[in-house]
Amino acid sequence: REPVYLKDYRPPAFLTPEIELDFVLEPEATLVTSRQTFRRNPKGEGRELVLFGENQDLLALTLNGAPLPPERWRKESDRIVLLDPPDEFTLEVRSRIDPAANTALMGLYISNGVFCTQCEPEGFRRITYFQDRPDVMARYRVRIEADRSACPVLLSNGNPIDRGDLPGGRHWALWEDPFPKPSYLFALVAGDLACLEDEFTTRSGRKVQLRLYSEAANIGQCHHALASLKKAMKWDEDRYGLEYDLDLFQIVAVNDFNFGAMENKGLNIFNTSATLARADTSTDFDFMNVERVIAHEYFHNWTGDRVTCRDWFQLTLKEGLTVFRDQQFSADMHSPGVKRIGDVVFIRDVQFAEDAGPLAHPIRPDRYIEINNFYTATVYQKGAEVIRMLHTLLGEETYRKGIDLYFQRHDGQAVTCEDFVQAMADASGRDLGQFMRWYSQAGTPELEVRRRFDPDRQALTLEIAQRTPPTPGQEEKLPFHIPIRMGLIGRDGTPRRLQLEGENEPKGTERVLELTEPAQRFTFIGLEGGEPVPSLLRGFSAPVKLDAGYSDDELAHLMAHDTDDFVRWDAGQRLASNVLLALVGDHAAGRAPSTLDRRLIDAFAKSLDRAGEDPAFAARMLSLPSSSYLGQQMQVIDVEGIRFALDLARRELGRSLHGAWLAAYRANTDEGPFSIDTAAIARRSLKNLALAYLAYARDEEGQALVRTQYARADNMTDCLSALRLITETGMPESEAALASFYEKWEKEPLVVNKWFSLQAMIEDEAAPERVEHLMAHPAFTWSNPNRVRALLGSFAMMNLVGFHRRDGAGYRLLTDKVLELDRRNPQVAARLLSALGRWRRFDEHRQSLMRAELERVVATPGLSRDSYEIASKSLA
Ligand code: B3K
Ligand code: ZN
Repeated sequence: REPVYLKDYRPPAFLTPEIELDFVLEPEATLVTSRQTFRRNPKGEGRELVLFGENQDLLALTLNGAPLPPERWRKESDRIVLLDPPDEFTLEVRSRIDPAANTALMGLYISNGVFCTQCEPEGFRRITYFQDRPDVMARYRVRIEADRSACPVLLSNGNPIDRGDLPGGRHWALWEDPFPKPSYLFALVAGDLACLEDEFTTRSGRKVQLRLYSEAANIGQCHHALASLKKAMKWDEDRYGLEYDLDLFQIVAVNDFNFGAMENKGLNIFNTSATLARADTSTDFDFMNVERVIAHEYFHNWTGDRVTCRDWFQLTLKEGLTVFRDQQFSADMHSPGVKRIGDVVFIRDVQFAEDAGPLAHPIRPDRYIEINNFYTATVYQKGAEVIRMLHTLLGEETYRKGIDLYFQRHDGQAVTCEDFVQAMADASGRDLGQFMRWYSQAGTPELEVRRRFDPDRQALTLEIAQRTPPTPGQEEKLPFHIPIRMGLIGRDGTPRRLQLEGENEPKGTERVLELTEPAQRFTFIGLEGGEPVPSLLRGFSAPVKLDAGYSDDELAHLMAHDTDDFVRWDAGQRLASNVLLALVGDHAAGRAPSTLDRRLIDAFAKSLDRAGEDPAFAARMLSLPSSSYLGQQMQVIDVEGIRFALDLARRELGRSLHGAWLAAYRANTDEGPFSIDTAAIARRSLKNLALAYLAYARDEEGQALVRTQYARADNMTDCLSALRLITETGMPESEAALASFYEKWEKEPLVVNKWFSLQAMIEDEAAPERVEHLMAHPAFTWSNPNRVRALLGSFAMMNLVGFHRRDGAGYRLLTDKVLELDRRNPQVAARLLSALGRWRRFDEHRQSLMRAELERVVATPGLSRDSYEIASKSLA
């Protein structure tokens, strides 16, 4: 359980230019033969060659065709070490693995009868002995042999070369990938799969075969994924000039998968939850999510596969960049403002919380015990924010030059984050030295803005100070390089032209200020017409917390007049937070008001008035801040207080704006056939939000609407929205509705997940018992990560009141189950465990209960590295 350190990186002692793999597939005893060529790496050091291997019986080992004498190698629990091998040689390793017993879902395993693999980050070592590090890139040739009727489809990376039949009902296929790749991108699939086929012609006129595989029963739900793939391929050509590079691109959807999907070269493997979409079974969120994940994995072909990571510390090199690319893609496909707000909500709810807790780490961590624990919101989403800041600092055109230079220099290589930023620096001629601190310092910077307006000089001075709170292992922080995109909104609601002191003339109405010092002053002059309201951090131009000391009037002004969707929305969120936090305070002081601050009601009324302009944006404006975001703004997270405040606000907003909600509901109800286009999604989002407020008002009319929508819905978005309101507001038909829903959908696993998740999220005192009871339901299984996350994950992460019940029943339940799961699937277990990590933010009583559970975890014999790292760091 010793950590691995970034500073200990050494180039590999040997290169492995070629590998041939031979699989004889049997569920319980698969034979794997690998033939690897080795060549001493001129840049490497040391005489030993370490090959990692786990969960396999080593049957034979030959070097240049002869068995290895015992004095030339030694075997340890997770590796073999070759002592002073020759400078060039071929090694053959034969081993036996048991895919059917592989419950960790790393390496080769079986999902619903389909053989499939997951190798990132270190799963390849569960298939054969290999150096298994991303800077060792080899050309792969893969032969797969299997039973013809159980596995008619045999797939691997690259191009199909040959295939044939064998006696005894068996057959084989040979695949070759012309691109050298790290082992984490290896993939194999074998099973009885249906296929959807299409074609894409690249802009240089090459035809690419597209094949999407799934179990036959699901193939009707794969059309949206395939259409999304074509959009992504086109977009990457248009926006980044990047073309696909093989003649075949394959995607396979499997049920049991630890993550969303995986970008294996030419053979992406997907969780069904990120592939299948059909109106009656999937929500609008699911449709958008499939499009996003399909695009994300496709974009990895260049940012990840063609140029990969030197080591796992560099994970954000491919993930941050690829998330940024998928965000740009979704923005281009739909509404940029609404997309951005959604991304910001995620950053604030999840990443800011991570940054403020015991598991805080920089986007490039400098140590880990288990790398699987670092596929986090910080590495992914904050990593994307860092790329976005480069984009903001350099501008689109120069950013593109930087990207081009990056590919020109590093195509086919395994590189570091420095290499990426260096390309940006060289393309722009800018010094990005200080900017690199975003890669090494954790924590969320806090910006404080002081304003001084001098009416005589018609000058506004902004003094902006930055400070980043300490995070584990990093007490002192150096100032960051922070882009602040901004404008000034005049009292008349129009944008002012911007002229900084020392400049001869104004330059436009928007610019990017660069904060590099602990505190800096910016003075804008020539401001006729009185003191403007600064619109700061437009588009959330940096992942920071900003306090500009706005008055309620100024917030209302920004909400009404700013040109930037993010700032308008954020002004509304600030107003709502102020009101809600005051309610929490009242509740704690024993004064429980029964009415809601008029300011919030008025602001909502105005947004509702304008809802027709942009229904999707309106739905964002009219959503209250989450309990996670509210909790982050308190010294001690007040579980009951947050619940009280949100309940009161929802109910009162529902009651006082009843007529307007009803009008919005009606105006956004589409008659006619279901459509999944952006405008239709937008209308549904506003309609269902209106329905929610009508239901929160708990009057007859609202409940009748909910009932009717549930009975008549022809799509899952409407159906699930209504069902959620029925259960959440405790309508009398709750039990019956849940039962009928299950009966209707029991054959659709992804819908059954929604059913579990919905019940796990009902925020009442009975939640722990309900969740425990659901674990005994015949449809519950520990072997499917989606199902575990739907029930236990939703409960631990999204049910504030239930999970944090005062007697600790929620904590106990989670811990009991995580310990059980840890033996089967450590990755999924460790992720669930992080729900206990924020214990220090709760009251003393809850603190001690949560801490006790974490201590119980750490003391458990045989605990995985994954869970050990999360629990021990949480306690530290
Ligand atoms: N690269 C994979 C993640 C693999 C997760 C391993 N624990 C999916 C993605 O980010 O595209
Ligand atoms: Zn990714």
